[in-house]
Amino acid sequence: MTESADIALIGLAVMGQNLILNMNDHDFVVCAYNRTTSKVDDFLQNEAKNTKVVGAHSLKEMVAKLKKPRRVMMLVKAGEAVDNFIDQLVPLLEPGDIIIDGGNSEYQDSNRRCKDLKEKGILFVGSGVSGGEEGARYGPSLMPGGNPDAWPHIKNIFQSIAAKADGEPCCDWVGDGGAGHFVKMVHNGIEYGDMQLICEAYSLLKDALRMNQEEMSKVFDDWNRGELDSFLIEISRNILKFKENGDYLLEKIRDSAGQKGTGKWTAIASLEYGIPVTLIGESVYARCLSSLKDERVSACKLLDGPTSKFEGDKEEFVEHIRKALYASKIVSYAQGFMLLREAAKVFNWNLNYGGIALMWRGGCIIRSVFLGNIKKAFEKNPELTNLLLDDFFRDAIHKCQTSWRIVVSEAARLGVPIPAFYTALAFYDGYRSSRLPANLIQAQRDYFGAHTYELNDKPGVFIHTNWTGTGGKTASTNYLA
Ligand code: 2AM
Repeated sequence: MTESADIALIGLAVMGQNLILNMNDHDFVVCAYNRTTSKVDDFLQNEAKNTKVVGAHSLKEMVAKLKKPRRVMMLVKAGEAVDNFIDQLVPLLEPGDIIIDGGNSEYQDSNRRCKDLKEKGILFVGSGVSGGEEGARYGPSLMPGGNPDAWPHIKNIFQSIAAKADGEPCCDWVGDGGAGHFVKMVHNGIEYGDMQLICEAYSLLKDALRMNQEEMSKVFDDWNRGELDSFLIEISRNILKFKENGDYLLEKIRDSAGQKGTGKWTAIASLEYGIPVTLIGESVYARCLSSLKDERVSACKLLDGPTSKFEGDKEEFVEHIRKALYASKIVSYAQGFMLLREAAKVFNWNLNYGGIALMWRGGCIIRSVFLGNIKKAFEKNPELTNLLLDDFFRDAIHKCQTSWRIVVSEAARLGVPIPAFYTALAFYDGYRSSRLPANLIQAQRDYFGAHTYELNDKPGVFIHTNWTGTGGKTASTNYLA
């Protein structure tokens, strides 16, 4: 048997098949394998007919067909299936061989797998793959992380098949361990945020301004020509225009949003590491609230809102919405990058933030012109602590903030729910405050629980006050072992 294949790919669902065909287009020889081996034959006889793709009916046969160091990529269901394949592969591989997990794995699993395999001499890579079926076939965004020794051996394949933005591949090494899957998770969280912001803008156009779908589609079309130019605005424009049997389809779709969990994971990580990624959190909650459809239908008959109507200049307000959306989006990305920065500290990852923006610039669902600006901000200053502090984004927010405040207050006045716009503005106002009311929180905590507090002029020194004269002088920390 000849060792002729450049890489093996396990998992012949649509994503796996399309990645193989993409690799084949770029002149790599791929060996295809699947648990249900009949799918290998189906694939070779149909989609992969007349290509250089080869197949295998066992992992042993697959491994024997690979050039060394062997590269094995999995695109299988996250969780147990990944661990099972790793267990089966390890005895067939040699030190220096590479296992890549391209599925939607949790980053903690990738941290663990990377460490366990390193002990066995196998180089593990956990890679985010984004862009759906189309992306996998013609150029996904790829976010590989794991054992850095693997990168020189997979770089050429990965960067060849990845999407290109401004001539550069949307793929670079992310960092150690589970960094690739962490960055993919945050990408998905940001995707939730972008989608929610667009939905809130749609809600304002529809419920505050009473625009029809043709008018709204035109607004999105205009927006897509400027700062908001992005895949999600573009498809929203198309969705608004879409008719089936002469009727708009969008109005007929039940307003109960689904989710598969990656937005939730991002929100959980934000709580875990204490970073206020509020916009993604609100976006997850907004989906949760939407899915309480029956409860909302009952509540709507009992709970009143304001009866006020919009009375201003419609065209002017559309521009206010555009600016409010842009400012909120800047906050969302600033929060996402804050989470990445904190995770990098926790896990000792050396993340390249400009590189991450470039990976998201093309190929994936959140691709946009805006990500090009983020890349530039981090290129200018790789140590930038927060996107909001970059000149470009600071100026953009300054230009948008009057509109942002008008939109948020008008929505409150009219009773149109726009939680992501609200939370973005509240975050902005909190982040730019040198003094927040947390002094009162500290006082309350010390009052009822003797949790101690610091004085402004003595940070680091924790003291307790006997607020009532009966509480005693002992701070709660004194009880801790
Ligand atoms: P299958 O075709 O044999 O079901 C997406 O579901 C991919 O993951 C498919 O290639 C599927 O293989 C594979 N997969 C799902 N669960 C699996 C498991 N427990 N073990 C191995 N492969 C699995």
